[in-house]
Amino acid sequence: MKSLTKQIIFGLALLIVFCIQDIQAQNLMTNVFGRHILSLNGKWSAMVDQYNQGYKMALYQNKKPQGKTDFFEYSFDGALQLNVPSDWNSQLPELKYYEGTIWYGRHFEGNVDNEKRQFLYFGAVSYRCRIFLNGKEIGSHEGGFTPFQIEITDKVKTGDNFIAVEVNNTRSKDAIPAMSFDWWNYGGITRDVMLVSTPNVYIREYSIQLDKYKPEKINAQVVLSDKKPNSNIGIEIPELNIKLKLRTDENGIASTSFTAKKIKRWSPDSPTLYTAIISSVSDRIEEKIGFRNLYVKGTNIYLNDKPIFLKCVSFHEEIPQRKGRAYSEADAAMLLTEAKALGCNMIRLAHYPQNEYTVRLAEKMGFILWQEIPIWQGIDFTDASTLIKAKSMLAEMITRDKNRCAVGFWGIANETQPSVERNKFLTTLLQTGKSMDTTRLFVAAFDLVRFNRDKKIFEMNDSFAAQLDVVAVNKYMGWYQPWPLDPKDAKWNVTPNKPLIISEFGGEALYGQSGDETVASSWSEDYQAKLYKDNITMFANIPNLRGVSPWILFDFRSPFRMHPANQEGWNRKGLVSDQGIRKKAWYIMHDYYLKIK
Ligand code: GCB
Repeated sequence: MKSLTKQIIFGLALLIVFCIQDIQAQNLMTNVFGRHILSLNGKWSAMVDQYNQGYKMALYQNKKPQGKTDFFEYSFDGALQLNVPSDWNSQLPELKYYEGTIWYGRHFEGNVDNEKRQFLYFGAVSYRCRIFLNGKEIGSHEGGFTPFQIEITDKVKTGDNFIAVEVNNTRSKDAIPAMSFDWWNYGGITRDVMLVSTPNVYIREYSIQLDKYKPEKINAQVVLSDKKPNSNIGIEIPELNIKLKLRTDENGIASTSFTAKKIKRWSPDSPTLYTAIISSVSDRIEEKIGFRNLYVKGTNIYLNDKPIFLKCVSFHEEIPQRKGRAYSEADAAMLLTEAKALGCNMIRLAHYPQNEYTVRLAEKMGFILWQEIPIWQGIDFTDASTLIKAKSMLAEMITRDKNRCAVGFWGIANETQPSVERNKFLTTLLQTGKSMDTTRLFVAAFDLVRFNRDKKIFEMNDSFAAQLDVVAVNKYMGWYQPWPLDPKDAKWNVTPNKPLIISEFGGEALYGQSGDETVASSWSEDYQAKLYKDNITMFANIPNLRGVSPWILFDFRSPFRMHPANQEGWNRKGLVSDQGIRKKAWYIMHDYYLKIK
């Protein structure tokens, strides 16, 4: 009986958490950059709180000593100054490996306006946080790579306001990612912070997208912040002579489908974007939007009705030269320009949703994007609270980027091992994703391809793969697995009825190191270059191969990689070194991509 009561209480608690998280994700506004924004970026005061005393000591109240005997040890006065946005690890040598809590605080000038609603919008805080305004807790968030907003309309004051944010990046078993992962555990307020104002009833979400299969049919949905029925909504795309008037239903939602002749569809070769203007009685927002069809038929992936081969590459959200998280448009330009030079038409944003500058610039530059949530090895699939987190990360990612036609793929997992719990978890995630988005392909990356020595063929056994639109495989032939046969004789029979992407392959090389091309432990550019040649030879034998993605564009920082001479905290699989210099393998990959039309 006791345990039944416990279970019921636990169940109810989960339900409450679920509802809160679900509401939070639903409340996210699309296109925050199209809004009236006051940036709260810049220097914030910060206090390292390794033993988690700040909350108990009410640091967030930012109190000042009043009488002669008063003092506060936990205080922002005279505190460290940290840049926002940015990780903390790269800002001070002592914080390089720091995992724990840091408090951030700053003042801003508020302005109460009855005609407006006001929100604090965080592009991302890594990994979990609590937010306080003028001494009171107003919200919290978990997940280091997706945005969230907190309404402060009735909490902000005219004049001085004080925000405190308690940020914690301690790894935990129930988190996503969990206890270990092959990239740096950057903590901090890593993306833009904004004070956003909107009309009282505002256009919270909209999606305007080409139908998955039809080249002239646009499906549109506009969602108001409030359930206002019979309210006028307008959609205009002037360059296509589109001017529509709609009315909201009882939920404040207006949906329509319409035909737009002569759309120039978006593609990597011609990344056309149109200005779309969405209006309501009290609000108006505009944004550049592109239109494309992307679907799977048989073993092919079709972009705008033509089969496409995905010339992909991955990068982390990191500027290696600065040894820190990427967060600006200039950072995005650096990473994307190097991908363009390699000859890519696609990027896998590894292994988590990256900042909006990257996504928006990639769209303008003509990259198809694979964006994923960090379900990366080691996730506790038996924990119901972890599933809730995964769902809200997926929902936040999709809500933020649902109008980015460049996003072609939502990745739901990387290198997970089959089990009943895993299958249930991923199936639920897939359902959540598909219920939110019909125009992207769903994909996951597996590391389960094995060489069958009897049949002399590469195979994979994972029943979950059948549920995906496209199957992806990470396969490190020549690095983690020695070649069991000559690469030119390597035959594959992996999900033969679906398109297959080799989503990772590669090996490590220290830039400038020459060595024996047959010896992995030479960590040489020569070994890495030969490994690339061999893999490219093998690719020719994979009948359903529709894309490849070398791992990875740049060397990246990782506490997994501590070889004292060759790694020193860096995963050296980059085609480009941490100093931005191309290795020999870069040229091999570049030639391969140049030859594929
Ligand atoms: C993988 C992971 C990736 C690692 C890579 C490696 O399979 O997906 O995150 O960084 O291998 O270098 O081992």
